Amino acid sequence: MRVPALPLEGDTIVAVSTPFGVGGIGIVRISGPDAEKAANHIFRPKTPAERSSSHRFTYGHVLDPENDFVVDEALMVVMRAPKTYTREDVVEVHCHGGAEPVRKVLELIVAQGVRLAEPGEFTRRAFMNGRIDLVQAEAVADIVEAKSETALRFAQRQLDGRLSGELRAVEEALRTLLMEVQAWLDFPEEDLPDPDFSRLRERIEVTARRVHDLASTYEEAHLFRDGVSLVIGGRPNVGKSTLLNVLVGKDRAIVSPTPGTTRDYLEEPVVLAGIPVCMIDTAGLREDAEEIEAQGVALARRQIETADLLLYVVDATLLESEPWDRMKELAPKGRTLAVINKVDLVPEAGLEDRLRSLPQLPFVAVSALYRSGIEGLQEAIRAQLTGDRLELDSRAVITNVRHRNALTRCFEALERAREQILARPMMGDLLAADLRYALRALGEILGETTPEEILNGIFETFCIGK
Ligand SMILES: Nc1nc2c(ncn2[C@@H]2O[C@H](COP(=O)(O)OP(=O)(O)OP(=O)(O)O)[C@@H](O)[C@H]2O)c(=O)[nH]1
Ligand SMILES: [Mg+2]
Repeated sequence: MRVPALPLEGDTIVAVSTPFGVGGIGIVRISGPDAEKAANHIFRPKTPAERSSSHRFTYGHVLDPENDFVVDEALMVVMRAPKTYTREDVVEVHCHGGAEPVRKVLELIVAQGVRLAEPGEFTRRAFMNGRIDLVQAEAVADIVEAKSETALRFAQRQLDGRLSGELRAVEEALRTLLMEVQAWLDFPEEDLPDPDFSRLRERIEVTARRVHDLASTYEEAHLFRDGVSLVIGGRPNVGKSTLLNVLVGKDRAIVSPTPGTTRDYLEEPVVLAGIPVCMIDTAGLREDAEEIEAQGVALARRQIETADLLLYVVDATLLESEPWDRMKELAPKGRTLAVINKVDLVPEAGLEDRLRSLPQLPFVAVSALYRSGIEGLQEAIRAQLTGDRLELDSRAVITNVRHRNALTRCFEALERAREQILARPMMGDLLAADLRYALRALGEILGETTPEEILNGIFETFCIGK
């Protein structure tokens, strides 16, 4: 693996790596050349040893070296470089997880001249020291923040190097192509035979397709990482709040037979078919609402505009009076699913026919009150969101918009390279430049050629101690 050409800081850093507050244990992590020395200053093992062995816990006490007072009972683990998270010497002190013991341990280590770590600095060191690439470093943040099991699985696949491996294979193919083109350009006098251009174009096409296929996994896969907003909208009293309660599995919203019950919108997180969803219930849409309700209607419209998916709820007993034209103006195109609710109130006979006469729109018939048809609705939601486009089961997937954008740039450069081969006269220099540009885009994803400010932006979003 190429080690990114960035200066190594080399000083010793410390941070609390467990969440702030009360917990079973609290972990203070130290990394750098003085990690062991600083920790030994404040820790007294129960059974003193010459030198504690690496990667093994030692039981003992944290002491304030100023006065020898016992701060806490603790475990210490020394992990000597290079087989550590950062590839530097790392020490962890595991004390009791109260705010005060953790703060005190941190303070004692800082008093040894150790610097407080920046957010993400441990992971950044792992990256700078070549233990993981940038894609894997980002996977660490995704694992910590995973909002669903599928999100976790995708992040894990990214951390284990599957995505990096795929990117490197493409990189390798491009590098070979570039070398051949470059040799031909650099030594025209050597009577090298011209490259086989149609073969060259084919290889570029194959690589471009590979890049394109990888980039297109984003569309679906990112939903699992980033989550979606699902807005429940419709006219007053059609059963929107009842439906929200059914879908989130608890009585979250007030339900009543009075139209205009929901005024403000309300949000509730839920995982639907593996996708983290922010479910939003809104005020019923009507023109003649009085002032407060009218504000609610305005808020609802705004939510509907930005929804990833709108569940437009319709009362089955009022199908004929539904203002479909107005609804179509409002609903986001291609992102609307009609939910025909209260089907328990209409005779089954003839319902099919009446539903078939609806305007062209995917729909599902349910009774939110009796919870019938809900599984079908969940399945329809999943199909709408993912479009059943791809089989994402074990392949490398893209969930990060930064990766998607760089892959798109790579693909576009390869398209230009392909066109260049077809151009008459063909400009070899431009062909080489496009291939180089495509390579650089891949290098940016892996962290080999990523500008410093982008790296800063990535690691700043990490939590302290990670
Ligand atoms: N029979 C029947 N009644 C339902 C069904 N779903 C909801 N209701 C009833 O319809 C009434 C209105 O339900 P809500 O969930 O408050 O409707 P809403 O769309 O949120 O109404 P607003 O907030 O006023 O816009 C309540 O009395 C519900 O019990 C259903 O599937 N069948
Ligand atoms: Mg409501």
